[in-house]
Amino acid sequence: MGNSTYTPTPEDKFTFGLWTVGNRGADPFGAPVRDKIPPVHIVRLLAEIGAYGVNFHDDDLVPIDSPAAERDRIVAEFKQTCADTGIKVPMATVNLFYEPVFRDGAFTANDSEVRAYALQKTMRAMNLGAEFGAGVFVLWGGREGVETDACRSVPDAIKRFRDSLNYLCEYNISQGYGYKFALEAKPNEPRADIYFPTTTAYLAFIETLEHKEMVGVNPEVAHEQMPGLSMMHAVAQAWESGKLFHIDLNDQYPGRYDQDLRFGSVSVKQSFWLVKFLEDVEWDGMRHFDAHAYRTEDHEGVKDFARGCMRTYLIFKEKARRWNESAAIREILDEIAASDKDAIGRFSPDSASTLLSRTFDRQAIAKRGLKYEKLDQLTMEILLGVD
Ligand code: GLT
Ligand code: MN
Ligand code: MN
Repeated sequence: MGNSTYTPTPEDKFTFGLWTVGNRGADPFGAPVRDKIPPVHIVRLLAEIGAYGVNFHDDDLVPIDSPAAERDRIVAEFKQTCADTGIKVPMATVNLFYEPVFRDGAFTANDSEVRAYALQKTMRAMNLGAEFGAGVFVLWGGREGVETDACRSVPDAIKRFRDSLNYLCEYNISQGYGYKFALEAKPNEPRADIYFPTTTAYLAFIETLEHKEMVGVNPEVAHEQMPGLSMMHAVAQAWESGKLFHIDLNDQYPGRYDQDLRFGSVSVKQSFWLVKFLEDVEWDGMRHFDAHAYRTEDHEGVKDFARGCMRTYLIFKEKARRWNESAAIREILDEIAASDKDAIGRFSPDSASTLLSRTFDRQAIAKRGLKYEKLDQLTMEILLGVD
């Protein structure tokens, strides 16, 4: 692992959540296996391994029932450590899933008192993030869902979620925070069904908001791959509609629980296409890792995990450069481009009648081999390191 080309620097814009490197390895069947790492130690660890920033939920940084003086002490100490190490806080979020009060959801809960508390908790988390200059506010509605559809109508849930988002956008404006909200989808877990199960479901919902320009998405690899979807396609659609505000990089075996594995550790080819997409479009956001170390790891293993996420990203970035510079690949791409010669253009009665009377030799068109096998093999050889 000695190649310095793959050594991360803050310019690479790699970020981690406090909850990622701080993950203690608990799962539904087992107790924590690692000691709690105090937030300021996590900041130092991230600086040591070459990350750019750290992100947090309100409760990750300030334990939920902290008295005001304790909150201020924690915030001041964290700020000082960020300043000392140069670690930034580009994103903040709110925990609306852990506390029992959210067992029936937060913004979509049937009890209006729960919905009001969820809004209050979110506004306070926005205040906290703003103290650190965070520009993106992620909302993952982990409890916004059901085990039984007997309890609530889906349109009611959607309407409540919309009302909350509209409220928070107004709060953002009134405080002059300038946050961009990034909605994070997940199909299930911890609820049997979570509303807005995919990134693309959120993209449709955002269009119905009063301040839709303020709201985008935070796609996560694991959450798209759980139901077997393509993360890169979700990211590309979000980017194409100007809605890619943040990204959660990790990995996942399809069809299983949310694994949050080290980036690139399972889906080599899909991860490559994802990195290639982000780099080709020169996406200017953070490369955030929402993953955690295996339960087998100690503190050193956590560093191995975090370094591995970044190193793999940089390796894929280098592979993408090789792909773009490959003469053999270029030749096939030129042939693909040459087959795209005359666009139909916009509708007009004239163009429609021309098109209606045009003759197509569909057998001849379908005879030409498209060379995608060769193109994919060339891709694989780059990935496998023989080219
Ligand atoms: C939680 C979840 C993640 C979200 C985090 C932000 S919290 O760890 O599993 O996918 O991105 O709320
Ligand atoms: Mn996530
Ligand atoms: Mn996840």
